[in-house]
Amino acid sequence: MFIVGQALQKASLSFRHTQRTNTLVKMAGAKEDGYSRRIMQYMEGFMVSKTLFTACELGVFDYLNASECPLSAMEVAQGLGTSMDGMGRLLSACVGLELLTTQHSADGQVLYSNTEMSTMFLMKSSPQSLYHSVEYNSNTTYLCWHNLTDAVREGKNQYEKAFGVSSKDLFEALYRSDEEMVRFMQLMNSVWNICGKDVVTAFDLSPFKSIYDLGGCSGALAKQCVSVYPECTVTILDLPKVTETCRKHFLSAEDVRISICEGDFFKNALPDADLFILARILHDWTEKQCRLLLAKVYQSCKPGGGVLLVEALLSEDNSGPLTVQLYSLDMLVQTEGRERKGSEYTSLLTAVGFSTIHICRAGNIYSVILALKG
Ligand code: SAM
Ligand code: ASE
Repeated sequence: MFIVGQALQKASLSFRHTQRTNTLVKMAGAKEDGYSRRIMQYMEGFMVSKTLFTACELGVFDYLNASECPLSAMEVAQGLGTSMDGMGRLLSACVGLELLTTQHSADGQVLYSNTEMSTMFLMKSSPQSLYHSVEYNSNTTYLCWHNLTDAVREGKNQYEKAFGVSSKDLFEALYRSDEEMVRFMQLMNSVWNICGKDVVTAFDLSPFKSIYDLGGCSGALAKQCVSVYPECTVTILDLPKVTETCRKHFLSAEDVRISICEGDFFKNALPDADLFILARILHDWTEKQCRLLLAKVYQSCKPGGGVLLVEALLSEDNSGPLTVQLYSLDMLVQTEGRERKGSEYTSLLTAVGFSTIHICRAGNIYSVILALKG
């Protein structure tokens, strides 16, 4: 009995052992499946981007929206002048991405229409439209990223290889044609329609009456400022070609408390102001250029005045957020700068004399840093 019992016990132990080993193997298998699935996802990420780019560029979302009723792939293909087969596959991939939704007609045809997501963010005319961001990413950013390996090897932006522009001046390369400049301005404009209000309300800016937005571009942030703070005036300072386009295409007669000043923030003296805004400026430039610009800002700042930095911040241990880690690579392929940590901006600010420094991580991707001149 005893022996049999032992044998049974042994057998059951070995059974349990086998079971456990199997479970471990299975778990390891599941984990490895997870790994390989993620690598595949990363690898194929560009297919998602390109599907989005192409659907926007062909005008799929605008065409579906202009139609009274859902449309078949054939109708969309005919309307936009594409192959029926290609359009069918593109629309189907958009359904997978939840950019489109389908229903069946009485005669069994598949009919497509926009989802809430594409209606809000991908139609050209929507107030929160990201259409121009998509367009810029498709026509410019994607081509620079094509040379990411070279950018990492050389440590510099890729305009020369991607577009054949040899200018040493960053914004001469960026604005290599008027059309390209307008597209860049539209890109810059679009994000503040979505999260500009959070940026200007991160701190109470009501004590600051005269505000200069250095590199204020299309004026999107200036508009947010005057709408939240009824007593302030905002002056957009930017390069002459930009201010001209801003006046013509982005500002209207209603924007009475916004004025425009053309100039070069590196070469010209800065006007005096209560508050300087530098939104997505410092991330374009090297440490040395940042220190130079911030020193000028400090000089022109009235006592009690300050500077407001708006940037995407890396965490202090550099561990994230992934979006900002990727933006830093984006700055490598497209600018002379990088994304930085809060402490790196704080060091730059204290080095030129700013004292009280507050950081507000405003929920979304952009953080706001307010530094005061004591
Ligand atoms: N602040 C805007 C925003 O966040 O949407 C635009 C940021 S964009 C990355 C940089 C801006 O700085 C562009 O509008 C560009 O024309 C302007 N800029 C670049 N170099 C400049 C200079 N030397 N003087 C004045 N503006 C400049
Ligand atoms: C810059 C930002 C960009 C300078 C050049 C640039 C972008 C593309 N080229 O300051 C876009 C950066 N990212 C987002 C989300 O807008």
